[in-house]
Amino acid sequence: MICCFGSLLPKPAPKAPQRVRMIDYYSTEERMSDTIPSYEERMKWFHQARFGMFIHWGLYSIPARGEWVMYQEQIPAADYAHLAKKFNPKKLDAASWVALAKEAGMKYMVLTTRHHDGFCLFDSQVSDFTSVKTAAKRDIVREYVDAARAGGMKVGFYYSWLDWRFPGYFDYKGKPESAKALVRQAHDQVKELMTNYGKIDVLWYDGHWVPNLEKENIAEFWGAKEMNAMVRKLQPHILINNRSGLAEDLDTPEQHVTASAAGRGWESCMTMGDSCGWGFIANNPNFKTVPQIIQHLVTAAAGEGNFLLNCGPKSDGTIRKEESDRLKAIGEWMAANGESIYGSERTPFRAGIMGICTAKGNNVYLHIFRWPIQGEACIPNIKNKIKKATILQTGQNLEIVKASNNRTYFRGLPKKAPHPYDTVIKLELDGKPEALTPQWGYTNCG
Ligand code: FHN
Repeated sequence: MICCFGSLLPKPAPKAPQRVRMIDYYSTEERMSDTIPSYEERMKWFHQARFGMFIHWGLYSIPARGEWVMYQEQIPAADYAHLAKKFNPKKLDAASWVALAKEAGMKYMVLTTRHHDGFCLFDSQVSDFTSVKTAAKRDIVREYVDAARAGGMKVGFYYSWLDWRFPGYFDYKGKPESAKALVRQAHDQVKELMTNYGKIDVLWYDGHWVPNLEKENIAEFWGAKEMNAMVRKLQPHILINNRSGLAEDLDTPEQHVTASAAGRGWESCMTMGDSCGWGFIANNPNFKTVPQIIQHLVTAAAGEGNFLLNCGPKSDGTIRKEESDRLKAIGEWMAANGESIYGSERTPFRAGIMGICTAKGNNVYLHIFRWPIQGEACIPNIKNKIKKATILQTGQNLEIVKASNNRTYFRGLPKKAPHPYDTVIKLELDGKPEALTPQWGYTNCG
């Protein structure tokens, strides 16, 4: 018989999540700097930039089976560490990375300063597992920062909280000292990165998840609040992503393009290869096509978000042809159409199967991925007066024809699309884009 009295007894108060503090060494004056610019001010360059280069590079480029190889093959840290003796990238030229990013139309870069395997590409004083103290004998982060700045690029650092070399990461209850040492490493190394490399524009945290720890405890476990206060004190202009257990400045949809609510910064990050890995993978047969990548970039821009496209350099430091060719092709398109991406805003207009619209001020950009065969393109429910309609790439003027049911047609399209992947029609309006309510609307559908 099931006792039913239990339902009459006062319910025990829900168990407060167990506080899991791993760091207490901040002095009380470690506080938010009072000179931090507003969110809108800090986000200005990011909204203008729209397009950046992600770089995943480290020891894992030697086995060339992706950046998770140490974990996936359960390689003991001592065995994995031997890779550092072989990591001596003679062909590394950070300026060539920057040149390729610029050619692609990218405006910022984010480099893995340390990934989950624990190997630092920077001169950390709290670790011997660095590119300065092993075979390479180079501060690769320094070379990256100097080249990026010389190339006019904004500088981002990726940093992984977790480090598989610490047993306490996998068992923080059973090995608390190791877990505390891991958290301490993170705080010390981020302080090094925020102190020793000049003005940093983006701090791209990753690896914040902890086995057997509730999501709501993650920020507390890592001491994220104190860490981010320290970061902002050292780098008042910086943008911090949402991977410290706290929302901070940027959402980071990964391998998909999903817009955040208006007013919230976001950035979709994506590999050029299929989603199996971000570090170099030899003989990977699957790469996204250039039209697919351009559509992801445009979709992000249409949602007032950024697109961080990844490269995984080979162990010699060079970027593989499958990635460099794609970047160059995207750059050709951006050279003629970047106006429709940089500083883009959302629009209320829908372009149906043809493509998607971005906006900027009083201009709307119709991105046509699928070229119509009847020489005309239609956008319904434009409330504004359209002063001019031109093909951005060629400057060709188009005829503007109003039709019933709030339809507007743009006629005179050439038979062959000026660009095979995305031809942009620029609409110059009499004001900020405004839409009419559709004559037929899908609302409150089951
Ligand atoms: O585990 C990492 C992965 O290796 C890669 O760095 C991506 C890129 O954002 N982030 C994590 C997976 O979500």
